[in-house]
This record gives sequence, C-alpha cells and structure tokens, in this order.
Amino acid sequence: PKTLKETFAAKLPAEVERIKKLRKVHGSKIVDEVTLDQVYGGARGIKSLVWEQVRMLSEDWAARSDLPGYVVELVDRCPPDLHPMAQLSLAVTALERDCAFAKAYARGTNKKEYWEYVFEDSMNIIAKLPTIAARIYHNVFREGRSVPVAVQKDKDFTFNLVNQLGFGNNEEFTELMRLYITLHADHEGGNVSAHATHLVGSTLSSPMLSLASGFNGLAGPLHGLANQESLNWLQKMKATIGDDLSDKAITDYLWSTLNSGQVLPGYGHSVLRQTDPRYLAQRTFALRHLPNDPMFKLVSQLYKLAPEVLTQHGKTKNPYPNIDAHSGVLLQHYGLRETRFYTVLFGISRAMGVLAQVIIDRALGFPIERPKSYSTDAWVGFVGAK
Ligand code: NMX
Ligand code: MLT
Repeated sequence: PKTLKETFAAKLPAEVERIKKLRKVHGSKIVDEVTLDQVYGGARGIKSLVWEQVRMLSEDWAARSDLPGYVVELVDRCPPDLHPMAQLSLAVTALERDCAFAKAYARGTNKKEYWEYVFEDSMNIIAKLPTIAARIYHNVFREGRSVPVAVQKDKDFTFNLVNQLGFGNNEEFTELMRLYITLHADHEGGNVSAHATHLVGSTLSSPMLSLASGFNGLAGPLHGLANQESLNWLQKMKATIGDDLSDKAITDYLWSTLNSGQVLPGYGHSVLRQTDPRYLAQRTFALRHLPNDPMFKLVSQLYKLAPEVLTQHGKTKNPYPNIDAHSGVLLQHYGLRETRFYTVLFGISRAMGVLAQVIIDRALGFPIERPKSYSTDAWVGFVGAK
C-alpha cells in the first residue's frame, strides 16, 4: 500500500492543474462583497480562505515519537505554575532546531519541493505531541514523580496518548479520547488556531513556529481555553448553589455571570448558529456511558436553560453550546480532573488539521498573506460618511 506521502504526491499534480484552470477561467469573478461591519467585526464571514483535509497514520507517528533530549530538558525545567499551553508552545517552538524545511530552504531548495519537507516536519511534530503533553502532565500534576511510559509502536496514536498520561488501562476512556481527537482536529480555516498557523506559515516560517502561533491563539479563553473555563465555571456554580440544582437556582447563576460582565463559557460561536454538532457527538457519548454523572446532569440542565437566558440577554448571535461546553465533564468523569491541561488535549488534535493545511499551502504554492488595512478616517471617506 502507498504511504500517506505517496498518496498525497500522486494527487497533487491534478489538484495544481485544477486550481490553475479555475483561476485562468474564473480568476476575475467576484466571490464576495465586504461590508464595513465585517471590516470592524473580525473579518467574520468574509470568503477568503481555501482549506482541505488529509488522514492520519498512527504507525508512522509512533515511529517518529521520540523527543530530542533538549526538549525533554526544556519541559522539565518549566516551573509547574507556567500554564501547560505555554509549555506546549515552548516545546513545539524548540522542535524547530530539527526542522527539515528550514534546512532545505537554507540550501536553496526549489519551491516546488517545499511541501515534502513540511510534510516530514508536520508528521514529526504530530508524532511527538503526545509524549510532550504527557511529560508536561506528569511534571505539573504529578510533581514529576512519574514520567510518560514509552510509546507502543504497534498501538494507535490515541491509545499511546492515553497510556502515556497514565490512563491506558481504561478502554472506555481511550474510546472517548478517540472521539475527542477526531472531533477537535479541524473545523475549517477561519478559526483562530487554524488561521494563525496558516498566516504565520505563509511567511515560510517553519511548521514548528507556525503551529506554536496557532497554539498561542488556542490558549485564549474565547477559543480553546474555553474548555478549561467551562469546567471551572460549572464547578464554581455547583460550589455556590450547593445541592439546590433547581432551574431557578441555575438561571439566577447564569444571570449573575452575565451581569458581572463575563461570558458564559462554552456558549456562543463566531460562525455556528445552532448547537455545535461536536457538542452533540459528546452528548451522545455521555448519554450512552455516563448518564447519571452529576456534572453531566448539570451540563444537560444548562443546555435546557442557557439558550433562553442568552436569548433574553440579547447579545450573542448564537445562544447554543459549542464543543467546549461538554468536553470537560467527560474528561473529569474518567479521572482527568486537571482543567489546566484540557486545552493541551485540544491542541494535540488541532495540530493534525492545521498542519495538514500547511502542507497543502506549500504544495499549492499559496502566497504570503497580506490583507490591506486603512484608518477609520480612510474608511469614513471610503463609505462616504460624514
Ligand atoms: N456569553 C455572554 N455573551 C456572549 C456570549 C456568551 N457565551 N457569546 C457572545 N456573547 C456576546 C459577545 O461578547 C458580544 O458582546 P459585545 O457586543 O459586548 O462585544 C456579543 O455577544 C456578540 O458576539 P457574537 O457576534 O455572537 O460572537 P463573537 O463572534 O464575537 O464571539 C465567541 C464568539 C465564541 C468568542 C463568543 O460566543 C464567546 O465569547 N463565547 C464564550 C467563550 C467560548 O465558549 N469560546 C469557545 C469557542 C469554541 N472554541 O473552541 O474555540
Ligand atoms: C474551533 O473549533 O476552532 C472553534 O469552534 C472556534 C471557531 O470555529 O471559531
């Protein structure tokens, strides 16, 4: 059977031709109109990115999973109160020392071959993420008393991740994590982690530095850190209202969060205008495996109450839950209770989606990204306002 790289290489020429022809025939067609609201509104909805998909290969990743000694040392030297996402970003940045693409570029490699090196780098990074993450986990939450066990080369990527974290004997949790890793991997190109990785990669910066930029974006509470925020907030809610989990007590708590100028973590979305299908996939898992978990029951009660409260609040365009409203309760059910670690798990999965795109970006020769900016005075003139 062909390797992933051979499969990609075989498909590439036809895709390059397809895009060439598309641009030749339709290159001057207008594909979108942009309003001033979109310019000031975080470029929301502007059609301006191209995004595609590839599959993973666990065996290949297992073979590439060893960490260089200096990365182990770097992670081990991080203070335990440095957030695990910052540690992950540092470790990925440090992997650039062995970047095949940067070395090939320095040698003056033909730009048509860039993707081959970016492919190797991307596979190497993804392969090492579970070991890096597990090392951070043991250092921060087990006071470094334990180290991740070795990767089992005949086992799948997610089994090894779970096993290295110390939960490998729990098949149901491993199955949950297979779902988790699948759900978080990609989500089109406009979200912050994907877009940041793509943007930085467009400068021909290495896959390591590009992904670290994506991780830095993912670490924000409005993006991937929302999974940590969501579970912390649920726990605070429970501690505050005690055993009275009545609709009224919960609704009052939701209003107290909103009235103190905070968002309801795990609710709302920049693009979706319905319950996130990834939330529903996790809910289906919970209904099957942990229907009586008290925190899952609370999440279900919120699902019933929060959309109405957010609608009355009248601000968010989407009052329904997103992926981050659910993932934490599943992790805590199986004993992974360290909420500060949750976004690292999101990052491991997201790396697959965004690095796949960086490979495609280089294979298709996408240019440096550079939108135009204007001052408000210039925009005022542009739209003819007084
Ligand atoms: N709770 C309270 N207010 C909200 C919420 C929420 N969950 N969601 C949006 N709003 C507010 C938002 O802050 C904004 O207020 P203002 O006009 O004062 O700035 C207003 O509603 C309009 O926002 P939208 O256009 O609906 O959403 P936007 O695209 O700006 O932001 C999120 C999208 C996801 C950042 C926002 O819904 C949010 O902050 N949600 C909570 C954090 C969260 O769950 N993030 C995770 C997203 C998924 N992920 O994995 O990345
Ligand atoms: C994501 O998975 O990246 C989030 O849903 C945020 C987004 O799409 O903007």
